[in-house]
Amino acid sequence: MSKQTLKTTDTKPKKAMLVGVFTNTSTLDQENQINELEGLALTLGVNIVDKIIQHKKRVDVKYFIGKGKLKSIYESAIENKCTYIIFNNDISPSQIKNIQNFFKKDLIVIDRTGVILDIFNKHAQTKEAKTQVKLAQLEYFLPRLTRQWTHLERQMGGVGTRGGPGETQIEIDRRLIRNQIIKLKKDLNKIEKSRLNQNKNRKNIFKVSLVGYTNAGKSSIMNSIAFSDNYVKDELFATLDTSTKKITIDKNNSFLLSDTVGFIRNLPDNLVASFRSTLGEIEHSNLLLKVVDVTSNELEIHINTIDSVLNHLKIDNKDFLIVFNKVDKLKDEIIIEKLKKTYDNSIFVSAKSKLNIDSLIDKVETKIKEENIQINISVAYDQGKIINDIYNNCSIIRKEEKNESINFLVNGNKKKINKILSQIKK
Ligand SMILES: Nc1nc2c(ncn2[C@@H]2O[C@H](COP(=O)(O)OP(=O)(O)OP(=O)(O)O)[C@@H](O)[C@H]2O)c(=O)[nH]1
Ligand SMILES: [Mg+2]
Repeated sequence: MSKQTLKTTDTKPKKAMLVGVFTNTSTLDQENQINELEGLALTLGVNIVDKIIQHKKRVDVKYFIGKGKLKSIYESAIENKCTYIIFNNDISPSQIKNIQNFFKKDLIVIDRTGVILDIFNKHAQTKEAKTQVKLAQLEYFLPRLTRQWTHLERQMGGVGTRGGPGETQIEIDRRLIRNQIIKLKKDLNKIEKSRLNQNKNRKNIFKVSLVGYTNAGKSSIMNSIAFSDNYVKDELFATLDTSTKKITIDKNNSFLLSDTVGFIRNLPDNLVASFRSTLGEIEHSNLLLKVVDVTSNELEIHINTIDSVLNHLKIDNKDFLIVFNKVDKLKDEIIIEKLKKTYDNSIFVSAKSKLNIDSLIDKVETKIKEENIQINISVAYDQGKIINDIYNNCSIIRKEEKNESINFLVNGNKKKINKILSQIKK
């Protein structure tokens, strides 16, 4: 069976050759992209033995790279005892099939999206994340099925494997995948509904989400703010499930902090779609903390990636702070001065050395106070709707029941409270 996936069950590290085809990017950019792909492969326990970079004005229609080049890559990979050829580019389904046929069963060809899907598959923990990844994987595989990829029915649980007259194995496989996709989408809908119900109970509290490029240190920041133990690892996409913690600043101020799945440039479309519901936490946030690794030489690209993913998800109008993390690793202070000038809405922290984490919490508190007010409201007993609105929209700090009215001391969103007050005056 030859399935375009990096198997992770083997304990022995596998070897691979990387191939990057570039049309017009700068050398530094190419190097960064290839290094990032190497990091992705390493996360799956695959060692890169050689990196091949090609410059081409136009890619080959049939094999993506020229047939001669493909042959030399094949020979070198066999000599180096490689299992995989990993392409930095996203290759069309027909090209990947042609290359796979060229390699026969000697090598497995996989592209960047395939690698990312494998990492997601490895790191998914909850039922929701597992369902999302499975769905994205099947949508990815469907157009890429090759004749070598048989016995799929065993993986699919043997449902409806007997085809109609004349139905070939590949047609059966396709039908099975389509059915499975429909089922997974239904499952996800159900999971999403229960998540929405959960959110309803949380609507009165200020919500903050950590977003950012993978490996920027989101989970580490979450841990240092919440004293929790989220999974932190020097791996790409260590976190796939949104986890939320309640942070109490003082008696009257608290907020919910959510850790989210990391972003990457050119995040495969079907993954963005699959993770839309997980990233839904961001949609309900009052403030986004855009976490950026200050030591990265691609810092601007990372910020742009965050913005483009948010834009893609249509949630680019949120209040935000840029949190430059890992300042403990920074040797040159001038970088901070420069960044301060470019990004005035920013703060410099180190999750590792707990540097400036208190100031970060202070900044969040200021934001909460900008949006929230604390106020006395007195409502007559017969104003049932208003009393209901107060319970539904504010945190009640104190309640005094008088003869004619109830006096509340409440804390809550300025706009919502003003709306309630305007109803009382009528
Ligand atoms: N030196 C230094 N390393 C840090 C800091 N914060 C995080 N790291 C390291 O950076 C790596 C990634 O940290 P994570 O917190 O897992 O990053 P993440 O953004 O949650 O990553 P994903 O979940 O994969 O998207 C780990 O090896 C951390 O130990 C920091 O302030 N300084
Ligand atoms: Mg994480």
